[in-house]
Amino acid sequence: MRILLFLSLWLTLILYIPGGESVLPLVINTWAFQSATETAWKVLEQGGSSLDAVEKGCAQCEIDQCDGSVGYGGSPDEMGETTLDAMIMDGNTMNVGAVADLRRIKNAIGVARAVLDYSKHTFLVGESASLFAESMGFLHEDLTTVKSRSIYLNWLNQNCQPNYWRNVVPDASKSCGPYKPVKGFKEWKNLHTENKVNLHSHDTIGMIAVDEAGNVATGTSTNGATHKIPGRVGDSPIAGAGSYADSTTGGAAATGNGDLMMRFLPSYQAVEYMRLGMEPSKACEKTISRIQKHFPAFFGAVICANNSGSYGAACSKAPGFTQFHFTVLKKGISRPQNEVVNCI
Ligand code: SD4
Repeated sequence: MRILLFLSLWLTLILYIPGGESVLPLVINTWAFQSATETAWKVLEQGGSSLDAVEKGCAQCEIDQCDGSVGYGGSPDEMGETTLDAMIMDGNTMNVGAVADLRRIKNAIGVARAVLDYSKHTFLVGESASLFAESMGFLHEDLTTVKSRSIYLNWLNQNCQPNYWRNVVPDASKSCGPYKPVKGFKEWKNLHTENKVNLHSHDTIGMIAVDEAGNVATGTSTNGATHKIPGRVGDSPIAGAGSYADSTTGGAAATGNGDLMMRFLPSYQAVEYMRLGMEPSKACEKTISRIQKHFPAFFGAVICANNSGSYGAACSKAPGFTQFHFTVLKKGISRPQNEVVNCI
């Protein structure tokens, strides 16, 4: 009897950490993408795995075209095409499936899951990823919509502004390509001007699900950056950058300027900070400030959750971006909760 009492006290203690938001299960995702949160939650409620929850949750965003920056019909590249990046990670097995520059297939995270389930690889890209998807039964569809076409045509009409070129002729800040390298170019010095991206050309779903037993899975899905150079892959499909899961510790996911953020593997970094015993919000903050040492006003945010259900988020203050919204659904509340954090 005494042993039973002791065990139940101990379980209560590990499932509830005073001061932290800590009751499992938990779903947390970037931005105010609430229907994705709800979809993931339903999977957990019905006894599904955290991996399934993340897949279905992010897939919901692909269907809803969350903010136009997830799924089909958003972020047309320089040729007007929408291409998708996604990944999913199982924090129990450390298995990852990822796709990037995926064309003509809407359900990018589904394809990432198929890479995880049906291949020994981790990451497939481009046309070959689409062929893989088709062979796995995914539908081949045009990802262009009236909206993405009009974003593209407007961009062409505005001399292809903004774009992601530098040190080229003709001057990319005034004209469309094709471009050639500028003659005599030696070294790129002014790193900080790299931050001049269009903030609202970015938004990604990054999700962490932790089931009742503390199993962690993470995933991301995005159509990347508007007007990207064809072939560009962002941080979202890269394990450790877009998201990272380790059930012995927790999970993290990132959103923002992926061209910069991927260099710092922020999701891996955040999980490692939590492994060292840091609370999730502190781990997120430390991760953001590490990047800020090099890019003081980069646009980006990270969400973090540990395997007992404490969670947090942090963002980097950039022009026009002072607060970051994320969504949480956890045991004890019935609807997804929008939470906000002030950027540092
Ligand atoms: C990318 N990180 O492709 C993604 C975009 C994003 O919030 O997250 N935007 O760079």
